[in-house]
Amino acid sequence: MSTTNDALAKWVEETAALTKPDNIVWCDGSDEEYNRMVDMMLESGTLLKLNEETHPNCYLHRSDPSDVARVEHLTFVCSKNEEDAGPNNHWMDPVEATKKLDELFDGCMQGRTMYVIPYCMGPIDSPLSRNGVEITDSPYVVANMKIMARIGTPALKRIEKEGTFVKGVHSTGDLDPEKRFIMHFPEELLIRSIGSGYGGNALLGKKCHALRIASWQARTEGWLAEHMLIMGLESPEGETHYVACAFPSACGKTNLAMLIPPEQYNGWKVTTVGDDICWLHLREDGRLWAINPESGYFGVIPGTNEWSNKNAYECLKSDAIFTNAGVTADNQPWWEDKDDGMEPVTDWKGNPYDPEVGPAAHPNSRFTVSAKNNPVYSPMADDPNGVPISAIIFGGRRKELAPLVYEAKDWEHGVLVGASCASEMTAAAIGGAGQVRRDPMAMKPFCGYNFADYFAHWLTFGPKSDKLPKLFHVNWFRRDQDGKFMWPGFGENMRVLAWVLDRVTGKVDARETPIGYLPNVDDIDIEGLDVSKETMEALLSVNVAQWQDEVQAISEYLDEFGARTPQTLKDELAKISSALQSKAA
Ligand code: SAT
Ligand code: MN
Repeated sequence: MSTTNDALAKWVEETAALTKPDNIVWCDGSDEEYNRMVDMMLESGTLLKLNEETHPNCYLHRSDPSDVARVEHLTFVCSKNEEDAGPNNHWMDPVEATKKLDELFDGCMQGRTMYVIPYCMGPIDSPLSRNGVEITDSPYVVANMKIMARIGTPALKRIEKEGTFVKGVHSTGDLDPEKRFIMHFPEELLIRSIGSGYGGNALLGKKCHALRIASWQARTEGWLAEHMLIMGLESPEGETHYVACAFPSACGKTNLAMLIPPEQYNGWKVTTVGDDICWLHLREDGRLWAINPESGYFGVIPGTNEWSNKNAYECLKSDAIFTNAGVTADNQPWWEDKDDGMEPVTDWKGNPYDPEVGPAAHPNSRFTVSAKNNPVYSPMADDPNGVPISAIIFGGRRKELAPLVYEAKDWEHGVLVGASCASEMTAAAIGGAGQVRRDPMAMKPFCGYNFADYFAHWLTFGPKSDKLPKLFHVNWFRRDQDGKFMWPGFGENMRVLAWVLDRVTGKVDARETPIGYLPNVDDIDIEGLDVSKETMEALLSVNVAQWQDEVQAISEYLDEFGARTPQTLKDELAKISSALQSKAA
């Protein structure tokens, strides 16, 4: 196979000349091809077959122990002008980066096959979708890309028709962390990644294209590429609203997107459009319409069980690739809090399991599975028009300060709420776990350009429409003095979403506070929960002194972006500050 697109043919040729593979395979995206990759990896030991009876077509991959998460310190945005990458990104001069990468890529595919994977992010027939081609020397990447994106012949046809595509070159290199780089050249719509086989570093359609490059593209083209789940909420009366939620990696996007409502919400139907990435376009009707550019889930395994996320748990019973899970004596995948009464015998490194040594599954162990495996998959995920968004919810993991839920006063205030999000870091990236850091719109590791310009871009939508989604902030992760979670989370989050929808449809009042509109305590239904009214009051209170400190910290954060910081955000912050001041007085 080859292509009629000259630019693509030439780039593949040039890449082969540099990387010197033994042969080149153009991927057609067929099931046979997937099976061929699997067989090859079973033979080489890259994949292990799991129990066919309990987990048909499921495989385990054990990565190099040094290669288990994203590497933010080795991820660069190489725009021509350093200011355009902003203080939120690591930057390298594109000429220097190219020289460095040319040396590392030189001959890196010797003895290997080079795969060319045409892909389409988003429904193949959607004008909102975008094309890409990933070149890789990893059959694991080919197999995972087949699950995560629309790859192969239909994507190639689209590229040949449209002529445009994002280029991504990936090689696992020799997995030496010293020679690992994930580099983005937004002006050239180019990604070059070497030295890692891990999801976010190697499946280039995902974070590298659909967020870092796409966010840059979106800014020039007038749309938004965001780190958000998309879910549908259908009421017993048959009215469906779609909401998009931005939470950092490993903060529960997959769980929320597949939520099973508690008993008193019987009759409500939740469907998943996406669990990680959302592309938003303002349409003629004045609403923001969203597509999920992906077609699969790359989710965190530990903690997934029948109670926490039954739908994900069901997804994992067949046709899934597990990366860095433990294994039971009868060869079933196992992880911490699986709660199935089984015991692991082997840990994620392939050693005999010993709880003294460490967990059975790596804290950032992952599953890859087709979205179609999800019992509550929304057919709207394939709709070329996408879905209209009624509410956008920002959030993070915060032990204290941020209430369970609040609503922004208007779009401008909501952009500040999103821009000032902070969250405790997780195992999804190497380093820093547990530390609180600013993670605006959950995009800190993924915005391909200067955050100040990104905030300004968000602000441009405000004056364009009066039908934009309402903006909210949630925090499922508040703890009491004993360190215990105050809110049960998981399916019970439906209770908070119900309030959000009541606000969207104007069915419920709220309390105005300096930080936004908060629920009246009785307006969040806690029937059947082991949560006291006092706890709810604490979860829905605004601690003025703590918020004054927070405003100071947000102000310092915004100042990091210097003159590029939009004045509108500073004005919004000043309003909060003076409202807090009058409360304190
Ligand atoms: O970066 S990944 O997409 O591999 C997972 C995550 O951190 O969200
Ligand atoms: Mn993510």
